[in-house]
Amino acid sequence: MEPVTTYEIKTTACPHDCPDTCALVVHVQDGKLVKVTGDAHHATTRGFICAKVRYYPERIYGPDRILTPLRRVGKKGEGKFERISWDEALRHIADKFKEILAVYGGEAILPYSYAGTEGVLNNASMDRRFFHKLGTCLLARTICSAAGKMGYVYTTGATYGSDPENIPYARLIIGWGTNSSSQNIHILPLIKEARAKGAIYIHINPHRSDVAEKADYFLQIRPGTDAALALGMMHVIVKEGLYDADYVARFTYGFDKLKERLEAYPPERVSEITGISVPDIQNVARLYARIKPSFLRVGWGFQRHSNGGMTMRTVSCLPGLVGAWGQLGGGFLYSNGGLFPLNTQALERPDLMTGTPRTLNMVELAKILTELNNPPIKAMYVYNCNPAVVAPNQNKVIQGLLREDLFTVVHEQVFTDTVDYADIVLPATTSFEHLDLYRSYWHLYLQLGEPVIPPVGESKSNVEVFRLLAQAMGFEDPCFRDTEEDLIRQALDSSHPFLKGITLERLRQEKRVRLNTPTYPFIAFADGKFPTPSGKIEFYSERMKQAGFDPLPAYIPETESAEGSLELHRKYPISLINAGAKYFVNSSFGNLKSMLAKEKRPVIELHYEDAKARGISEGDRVRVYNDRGECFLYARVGETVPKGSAISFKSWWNKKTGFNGNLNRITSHELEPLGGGAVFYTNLVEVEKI
Ligand SMILES: Nc1nc2c(c(=O)[nH]1)N[C@H]1C(S)=C(S)[C@@H](COP(=O)(O)OP(=O)(O)OC[C@H]3O[C@@H](n4cnc5c(=O)[nH]c(N)nc54)[C@H](O)[C@@H]3O)O[C@H]1N2
Ligand SMILES: Nc1nc2c(c(=O)[nH]1)N[C@H]1C(S)=C(S)[C@@H](COP(=O)(O)OP(=O)(O)OC[C@H]3O[C@@H](n4cnc5c(=O)[nH]c(N)nc54)[C@H](O)[C@@H]3O)O[C@H]1N2
Ligand SMILES: [Mo]
Repeated sequence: MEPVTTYEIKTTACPHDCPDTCALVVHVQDGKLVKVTGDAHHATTRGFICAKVRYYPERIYGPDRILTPLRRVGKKGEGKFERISWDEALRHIADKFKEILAVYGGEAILPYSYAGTEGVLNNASMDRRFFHKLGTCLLARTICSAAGKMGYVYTTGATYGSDPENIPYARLIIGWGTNSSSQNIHILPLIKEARAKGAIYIHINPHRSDVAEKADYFLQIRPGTDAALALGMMHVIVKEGLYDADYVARFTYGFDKLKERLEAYPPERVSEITGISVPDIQNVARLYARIKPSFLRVGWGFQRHSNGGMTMRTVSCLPGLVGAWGQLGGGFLYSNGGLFPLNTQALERPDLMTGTPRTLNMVELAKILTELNNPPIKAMYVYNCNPAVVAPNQNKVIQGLLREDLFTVVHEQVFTDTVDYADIVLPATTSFEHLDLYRSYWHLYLQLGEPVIPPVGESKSNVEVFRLLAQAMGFEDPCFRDTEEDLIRQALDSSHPFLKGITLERLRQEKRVRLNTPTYPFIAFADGKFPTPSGKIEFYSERMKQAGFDPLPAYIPETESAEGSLELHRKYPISLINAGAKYFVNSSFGNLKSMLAKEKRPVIELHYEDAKARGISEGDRVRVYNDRGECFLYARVGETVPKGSAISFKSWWNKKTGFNGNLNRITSHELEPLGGGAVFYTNLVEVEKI
């Protein structure tokens, strides 16, 4: 055995696209990461982390790690490559880009990225500068949360809500469209603390999960009908005079018009739409109105339906009606991403653009690669993203990625499904190997992640690669020479009081610093002022009217539903929703042997009556299909979903399942109308035993 020469314990932050953004403690032996744990001193991490990140050494040093730049030698999709040097790779990319620029212009080049890392620098800084200067298409990064974000903005004007550290003070908590035992596990101790003091927990979800089982009330709602439930709850609250009349008069706009709208949503009708009983609708409405403070935690689930933006718009009216805002322990939280006033203009430098290039919506990749003209996309540069797995309508996405005339660069840490379609592959560092700054879209702490191990193989960070590419293109603007430290200073350069006194030096010393909020926990909208045009919560929205939408909260049946299209529903009667897999974060970790062993196999949970009607039993292999394609899953049969619905877990790699086990073979690339978001969960399918 080699003698141990060094053993260090360091701290960093988790980079993954997950609300919790944990504070990590890492153990490094002889320059190698050997153990990752959660920091006990962080207010929300509280000393524990998920299984996925505990297994990080397997991700960093595993056989799938990309170690050098590569050039394709086989056919597209085969994943056969030869090793090349960084110089060759950069030169090749620059030459190709120059060629395309000369013939087709910058709009023939598509940057394609999402949130592989949430690190502020490696997520959006030097990359944006580079593409702005190059004059490429802009990308609308809508694949996750855009629908909900827009819906919430129409109601409150804001891109943030309540501080989760309020939760222990709440007396009533609702988890609506959340999958918190897999996706936001650090909310569980906060809820537990509140419940130990007597708080009630209500869970609203089509899926009977372990969290649903433990709730005081579980409303098993039919997918895509949440807006009807919210309207029904508001109907009861208003009819029974339970609303906060003083709060409504002072801080909301359009109550009278809302009242008229609510006439159409008596509990009996809402019960028919949602599948929830009349007494349950009444009880939950009464509890929500009477018990204060109440904390409504909304997840990303219901906004992934075709009516998702309007549903968020509608559900987010509830706290205004009962005056839940502005209290310790109260309010509403979807995402807190907008609470960090970092100087993104300085980081991304939109001023480097000449003119306004076209913006393409990332959800429509299938269409962009196969149908777009004037100019067509001739090059795609993928980083922080695994589109061959995560983008909807995968058969068409793959058809696009297979195009011989498409030059594809993929900068990745591991050999994903997308890498197989690359012409040039670049090896990326992990967050443990580069410097970055982390915010969270849930808690209120900024964290510094300094490299804790050296880069593995020849890998380089996104910031470094775009600096080098700028050089290779001959870009001379000084901003392309900025170091990571320069970028962090620029990000923090803001006059916003939340950032007062937060400097790189302080972050280096303390590693994690809470935003300077006026109170702890932060009470959002304590003064009753909302950043909408009226300055109030808008039950009625002139802006929505101008944009061509219903100005009032509304229930719009899903496009793919019996009410949306009876014909389609006859052909494909099962409504298939998804949730994140417990042991992956989207597709990240989907290659690790240990995580695959825990996750076992890609399943679809069916209602026993639907299964019986199709001769399907527990454990059967099934074909799930519609006009877009098919995927192959294993059946679980029971009562975890309402009849006529099914659930499956997202982002299995096709090559690791050995067959098409990925749900995006059958999802649609249609856009949700309010925010242009993805509609992964509006998906009618048929299921058959094979
Ligand atoms: N383990 C793990 N953690 C993750 C991720 C992961 O893949 N795995 N992904 C990360 C990312 S990118 C995100 S955006 C977040 C997402 O975190 P979540 O908010 O948990 O989002 P989803 O996984 O989309 O699903 C949420 C829940 O919505 C429910 N749902 C689906 N349709 C409806 C509906 O119509 N109405 C209601 N009321 N509920 C519905 C599903 O049953 C599921 O329980 O999690 C992050 N964290
Ligand atoms: N069917 C279905 N599809 C879905 C969803 C769903 O619910 N159902 N959910 C959607 C949601 S919520 C989201 S957010 C998207 C997520 O989609 P993506 O953002 O693509 O997320 P990941 O699948 O985790 O892929 C991120 C990739 O980035 C790489 N990466 C990580 N750090 C770095 C880095 O520093 N540099 C570079 N160059 N690469 C890095 C990782 O190795 C990983 O392969 O998927 C969506 N797709
Ligand atoms: Mo997401």
